[in-house]
Amino acid sequence: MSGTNMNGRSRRLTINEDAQAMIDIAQREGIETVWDRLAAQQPQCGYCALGLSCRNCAMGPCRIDPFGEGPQKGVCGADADVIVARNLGRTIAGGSSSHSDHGRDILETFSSLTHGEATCYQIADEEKLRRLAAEVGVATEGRTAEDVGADLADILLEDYGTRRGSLSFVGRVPEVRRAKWDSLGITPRGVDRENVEMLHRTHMGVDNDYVNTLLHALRTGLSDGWGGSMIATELSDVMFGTPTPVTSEVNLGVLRTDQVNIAMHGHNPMLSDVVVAAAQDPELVELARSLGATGINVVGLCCTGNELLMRRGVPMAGNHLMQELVLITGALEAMVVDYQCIMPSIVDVAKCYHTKIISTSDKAKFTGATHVSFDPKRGAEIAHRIVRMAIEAYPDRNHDRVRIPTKPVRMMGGFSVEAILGALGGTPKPLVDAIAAGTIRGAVAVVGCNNPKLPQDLEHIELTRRLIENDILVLVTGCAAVANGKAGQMLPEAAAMAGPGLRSVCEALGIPPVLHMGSCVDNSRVVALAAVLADFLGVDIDQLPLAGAAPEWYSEKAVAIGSYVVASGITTVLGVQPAIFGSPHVVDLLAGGLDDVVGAKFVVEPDPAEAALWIRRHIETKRRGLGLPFVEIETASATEPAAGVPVGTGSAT
Ligand code: SF4
Ligand code: MSK
Repeated sequence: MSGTNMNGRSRRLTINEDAQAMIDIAQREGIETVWDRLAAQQPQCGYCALGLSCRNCAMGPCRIDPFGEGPQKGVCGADADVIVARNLGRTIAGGSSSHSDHGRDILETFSSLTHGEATCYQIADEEKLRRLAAEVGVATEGRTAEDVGADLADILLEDYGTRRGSLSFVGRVPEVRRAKWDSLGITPRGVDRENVEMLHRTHMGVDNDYVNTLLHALRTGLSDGWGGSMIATELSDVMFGTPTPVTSEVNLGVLRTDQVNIAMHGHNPMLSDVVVAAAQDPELVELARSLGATGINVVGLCCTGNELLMRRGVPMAGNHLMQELVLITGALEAMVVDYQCIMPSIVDVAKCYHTKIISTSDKAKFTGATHVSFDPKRGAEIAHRIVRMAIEAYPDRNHDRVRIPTKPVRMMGGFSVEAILGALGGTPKPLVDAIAAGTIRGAVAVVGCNNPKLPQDLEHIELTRRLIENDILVLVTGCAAVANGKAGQMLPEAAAMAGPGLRSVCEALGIPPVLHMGSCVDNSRVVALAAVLADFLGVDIDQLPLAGAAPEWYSEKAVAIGSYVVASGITTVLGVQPAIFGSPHVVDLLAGGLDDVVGAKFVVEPDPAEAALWIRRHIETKRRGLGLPFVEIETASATEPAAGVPVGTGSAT
């Protein structure tokens, strides 16, 4: 199906056969994709890539000359350190706000549900609801789930404001770490507060001390990880069910030639969950049949796809860089979007086919799309309307242009913290014992997006493979999870790819060596699990043999995730360079000094082999610190980022 493969261009852009086939078709038919636009943008601005440009006020825009020959200060007097730190702070606020506003939408719907509104939703996990309520001090004895939920919602709504000293879920953080945060002044107080303060501090003439700005940037990230994202995850579990292991399928092969195909793209399960339910309505299935289809096939993309896969086993069409390519199959009746990571270009690609782009969030309209305003209080009715629109597009499909390039690959998801502990018999002890014995050396969260500057999924797959081969358990979320699923690394059979220790544990438990923990907000599950392990051992999180990695990140949200993971005590390796290299001081702090204060730091390493080596060495160092058996790993050649040496910015085109 992949045709001529266009001189191998598509093979340089992605490692996946389905994507290669679609890129070849796009090139043949003159359909513009993200890679074409990246090429057209070259050379990208070097000042911006180094974080050295500022347009925070109308005296600018300003830029600092990285070679020391041109201006070293903006019009206001801000130097490279101040400008780079301010830019990074605003990036983290952008990501933190995105996750947290998603969390607010879930929370407001949950609150409506407890008051008898939003009746298409329900309390799916009452046990978790009562556990969360008790955790934040709500009385649960003898009360209805709705009453308990209403009080829980009120407390969590307050977390967005400033009324208490710290967020509700900060109570989950080991005491020793909380004391560290308190001493640094970075304990997150309110979700909105930290984000607003970040914008305030980075206005011209406010926080002109880069260290002070960056500390608040960490607090802003923490308000996401232990605030907005955690609220989103926990209440999604309450409303839609806490994930348990489930098997599904992944890649463009999940589309059906004989069915109405609907792709759910974006992040918020409130929309996707009711659309999946509507697609099962016999009346709508009958309508699809009357128009010549054999049924309705809902598939996921990106993180809302992860939410659906984790809880409902809905098949996954692909990750971030597949959103245009899925349209080029010609098999999609509708792509239904909410918000985040949705390229405006999908509207243009869809115009080449019969596919309807249906936007649903009043916060996220797309010129040229059909907008159906989603109101959770009328969720079921609106979902029916959306599914009907997709079905009615089916007769317009040109079957001669349908190209579904591959067979799907099976993958397993559903590893919430509860599911992991459940698989271990309700306690972290077996995992801790396996780590202590060295059967499992440690665990690494491989998370984040795709970035067209890198061959799609290559870094995710290579890094993960090398880690599991070395008996390191890998936890995945977001696009990294989808990448690993496509590569067949998320099945119990993939234990055969792991080292002997990890393999034996996976075989005993019937789990894959790469565990799918969910969407990007579900990185909160990763830090929550780390806190459980630290508490069990009576140590701080930074003492554990853990690491994070975001090999192909692109989004502001990924920077926010990295900042809260590091501030929580987990060193994180980035595969794409953040825009900080214009300030050697900022680089020194993030890649070095931070280790002295929060016990973790950032590392930039675009080569997955080197990244794996660095992580192995890091994990063995942590093992040694805990008095566990350790091995010496030879020194990795490239580790901490060197100032002025940008990496990972080149175009893969
Ligand atoms: Fe230039 Fe300062 Fe204004 Fe930024 S805040 S645009 S550096 S004058
Ligand atoms: S969707 S943030 S591209 S993981 Fe969450 Fe994927 Fe990254 Fe978006």
